Amino acid sequence: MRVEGCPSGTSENFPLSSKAFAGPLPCTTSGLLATGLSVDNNSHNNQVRVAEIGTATQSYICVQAVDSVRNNDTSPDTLTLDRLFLFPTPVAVADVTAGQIGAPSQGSYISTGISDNTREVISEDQVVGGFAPYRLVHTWKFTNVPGGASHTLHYEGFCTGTTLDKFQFSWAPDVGGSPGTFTNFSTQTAISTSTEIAADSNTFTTTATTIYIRVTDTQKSGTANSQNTLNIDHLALKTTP
Ligand SMILES: [Ca+2]
Ligand SMILES: [Ca+2]
Ligand SMILES: [Ca+2]
Ligand SMILES: [Ca+2]
Repeated sequence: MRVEGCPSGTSENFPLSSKAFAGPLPCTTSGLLATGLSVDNNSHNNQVRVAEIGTATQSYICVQAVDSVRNNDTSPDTLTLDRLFLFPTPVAVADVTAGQIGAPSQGSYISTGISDNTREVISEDQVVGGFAPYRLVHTWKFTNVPGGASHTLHYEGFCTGTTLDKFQFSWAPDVGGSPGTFTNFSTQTAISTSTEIAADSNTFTTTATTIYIRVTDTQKSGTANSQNTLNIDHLALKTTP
């Protein structure tokens, strides 16, 4: 959820709470949970504040703002809202099967939808030829990516193996139903530890609404003979409107 607005003065804040409900409208005001968002700085009327309100499991979401000073308040304040909106963070809708190296041994793209320690597990495969190294290429498809100024990839996971390789993420727009040219994220946008990390990529821009995310082992020196296993808990695309 994102909000852009301001209170009229400095004495009163307007914290926002929300809840999902099945309908019908109107929303009752019981069971609302704090979002962590508050419209509370009258000097920053163009500041966009962002909070994650979780996975929508029901059809409606209602949002409530309540003034913070309610007792003996004799001076009226004004809440000015410029924008208040929910923005989806798409998750993968498919594992791409063509041109991949290493197949999921546990889970699937579905396991990457939320951060719950249920993971898609993919082991490197030994490829034929040369030094017959262990390699991994895996691609996920995302659809209904909202248009916006830029996107980031949120990723959470870890890798295991005797000698750890580095698994680097890249992205590509859809071109005629298949991935176009992949562009690497920054070299920090990678998984290379046996401790689970959760991080965001650098931003990227595209007008595509179908996007592919790929992870590839980088064949770190000395890792050719070490079969690594990649464990992905969560992948999501976050858009800056
Ligand atoms: Ca008040
Ligand atoms: Ca986790
Ligand atoms: Ca490798
Ligand atoms: Ca998960």
